[in-house]
Amino acid sequence: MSKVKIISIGLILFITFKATELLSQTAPLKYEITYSPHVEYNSILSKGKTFVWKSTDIDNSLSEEVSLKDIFNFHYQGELVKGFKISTNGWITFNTSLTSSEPQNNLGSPKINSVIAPFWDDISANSKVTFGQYFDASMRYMIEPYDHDSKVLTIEWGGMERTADGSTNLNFQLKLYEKSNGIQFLYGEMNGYTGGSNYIYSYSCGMNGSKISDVPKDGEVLALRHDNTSDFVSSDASVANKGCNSLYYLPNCYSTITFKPGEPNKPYIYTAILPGNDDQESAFHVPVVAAEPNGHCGQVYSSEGATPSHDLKTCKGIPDDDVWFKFTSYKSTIVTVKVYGAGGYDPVIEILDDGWSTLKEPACVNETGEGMTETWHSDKIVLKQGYYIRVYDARKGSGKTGVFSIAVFTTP
Ligand SMILES: [Ca+2]
Ligand SMILES: [Ca+2]
Ligand SMILES: [Ca+2]
Ligand SMILES: [Ca+2]
Repeated sequence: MSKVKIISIGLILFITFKATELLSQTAPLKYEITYSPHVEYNSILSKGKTFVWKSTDIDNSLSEEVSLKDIFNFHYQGELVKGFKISTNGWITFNTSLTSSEPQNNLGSPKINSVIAPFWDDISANSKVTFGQYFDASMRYMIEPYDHDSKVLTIEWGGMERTADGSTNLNFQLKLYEKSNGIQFLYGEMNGYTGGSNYIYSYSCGMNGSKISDVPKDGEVLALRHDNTSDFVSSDASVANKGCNSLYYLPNCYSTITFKPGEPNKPYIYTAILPGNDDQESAFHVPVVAAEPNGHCGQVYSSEGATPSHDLKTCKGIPDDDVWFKFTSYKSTIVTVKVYGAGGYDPVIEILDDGWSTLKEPACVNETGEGMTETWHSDKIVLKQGYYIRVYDARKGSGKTGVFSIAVFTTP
């Protein structure tokens, strides 16, 4: 064989190899990402299609594949998606050869890949419905027309529970849009704690590609770094329950994150949001409702970053992170104030009158510990008079999370 021939064959092989390599390279994950605190949430749990499950484990199961061939035209990483599977742990995958529902959230894991995860943590299907209905009452999907020539696929996790805590109620959706190949996370009621157990979430939110390096590169992983923002990064997301895989402040109820294919996300400049009710003067108004609410939507707060209020040391504990609320009762003199600690938060309640003096009757409550509920009750409330509620974590600082929710209600 002549030298020229050998070089030509070598060249052809090289070009073929390069072309194959290029073809097998998937596009990086590149989206313009937007967070919005307000979205309408319409459940599809009653009308959506059910999944097929071989397992009966409502805590950790992966469904059988839903084929999208010829019915839904969606591209992920530049490739047409053929089908997907749903996990009870808050994610889907386009890698339909996967068999694990992986409760250990890790967006940088090369094994659990081609994942889109609105809320990946160890959660479970609804255990409170009729026997045997657990999966169908919790996870459904639906393809609907979106505009005149494209469709939207909605996948819902509804009435989901934190594993082993049936008092929790988590509702969220993933939407995939044909034509634009856009992705959207939507959150409905996200009642992740009820002040009855000391559990700290460590969830992940985001997506990953078909190939993930040991140290994820840009475009292989998009992991939310700061809860309830559009701050998605590829770094610090490859160890379970660490960094971006350990978010604890849950997605806000009725919020949404949208991913529009195109330019990579602009670097997010994070500035810590300090509580707006750090001072008495800026106390947040809490409505007085007729009964104890079932959930805490709109009433979840944090005292993280709050500072001590001048010279007020009337109750026990360390009020170095106190935040302020205010209520006025117009109809009933009987009022209950409850503060529900999220995991890692040990609330203290102090009630003051509108002259900012601590009440004469017992005004301080700190009967329970981390993750629990404190309750203050009075049947001598003066109608139409403002009362202040001071809340802080009993220990130095704001505990492990700073997170709690509050309710004020009358007793008939
Ligand atoms: Ca689980
Ligand atoms: Ca303060
Ligand atoms: Ca306490
Ligand atoms: Ca404190």
